[in-house]
Amino acid sequence: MVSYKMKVLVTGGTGLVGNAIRTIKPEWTYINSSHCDLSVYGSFDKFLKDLNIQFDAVIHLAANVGGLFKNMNHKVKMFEQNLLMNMNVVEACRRHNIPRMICCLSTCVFPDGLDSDNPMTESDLHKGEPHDSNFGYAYAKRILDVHCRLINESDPTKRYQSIIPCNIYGPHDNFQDPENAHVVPALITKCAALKELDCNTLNIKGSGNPMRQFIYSADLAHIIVDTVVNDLDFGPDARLICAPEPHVEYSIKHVAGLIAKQFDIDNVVPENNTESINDGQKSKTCSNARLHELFDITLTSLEDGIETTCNWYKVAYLYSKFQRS
Ligand code: GFB
Repeated sequence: MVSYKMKVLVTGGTGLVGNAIRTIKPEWTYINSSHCDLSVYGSFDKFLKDLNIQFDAVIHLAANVGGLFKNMNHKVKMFEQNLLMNMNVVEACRRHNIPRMICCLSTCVFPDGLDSDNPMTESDLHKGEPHDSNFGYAYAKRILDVHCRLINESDPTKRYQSIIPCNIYGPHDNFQDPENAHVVPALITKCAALKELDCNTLNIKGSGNPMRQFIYSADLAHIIVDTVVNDLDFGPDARLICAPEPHVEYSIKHVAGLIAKQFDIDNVVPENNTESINDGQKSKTCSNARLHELFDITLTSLEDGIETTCNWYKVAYLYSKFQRS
């Protein structure tokens, strides 16, 4: 246990996971793109120089992220921007001799269709191409894994590790741009608009059949904070999948039903009856065995997490409207 007050910097500090960490560790340093444009080479190196604080750890959450449709429609940009941002941050951390880093990948980075019988583990990361829908984003994130491990190999005083979360959701998600958002914030925003129109049917993209594991942002924040505060070691491959058990996986139609219920909408209708390109990956089922080896944690159920997120959304986005009417 580290006694003195750790100095920790969080990039992407005002996003979904950044905000969740802030509720646990308000004293840490949180930055976003208004502080430093991480896609400009050398910007983060200069930022650290100007700040002149010797951080003990950097939690690198900043990324150009989006849901299936953003990834499918902007593959080159997702590849180039994330590659630039990650190179900037990891290289500057190495130059400034910051001993610890937590980087954030995603289960969409894993190979697609590896072995449907067995959930994927941390060691499967490079065993095949990712799904075509997020080819650009996935390879930029894989290079982040490679960069961390090269630095760990070259300098034993450093431990740069990656968390690999499944689909994350919670308060402070991307509710401003539903077209490019992930499924949960996209459907919450959609339901709120339908409610305004007194419509009782939620149409969802794709067939509704794809299966996904989900993790609530506050749970992921606790895993990250505990890793930094207790200086946890994920092991030689420096990776940790953050997800519920493989069988705790839901169809998109089921998730849409949970969200619709929070807005008293009874019907959920997929746009396609059969599989389509709008489905993205069929599934990306991962094992959380290592998570349970390192943490004694009970993850929030999807039902409870969706309810809390919808209540947060209603207060954050709709309350002002209610007051006016
Ligand atoms: O969350 P999502 O965009 O990401 O989509 P992925 C999940 C599923 O929800 C897909 C369906 O099968 C979509 O067809 N879906 C239905 C919708 N209606 C909607 C909608 O209105 N908006 C969205 N977005 N989906 C992402 C990767 O894949 O997972 C990212 O592309 C990242 O890089 C993220 O890794 C965690 O799970 O398909």
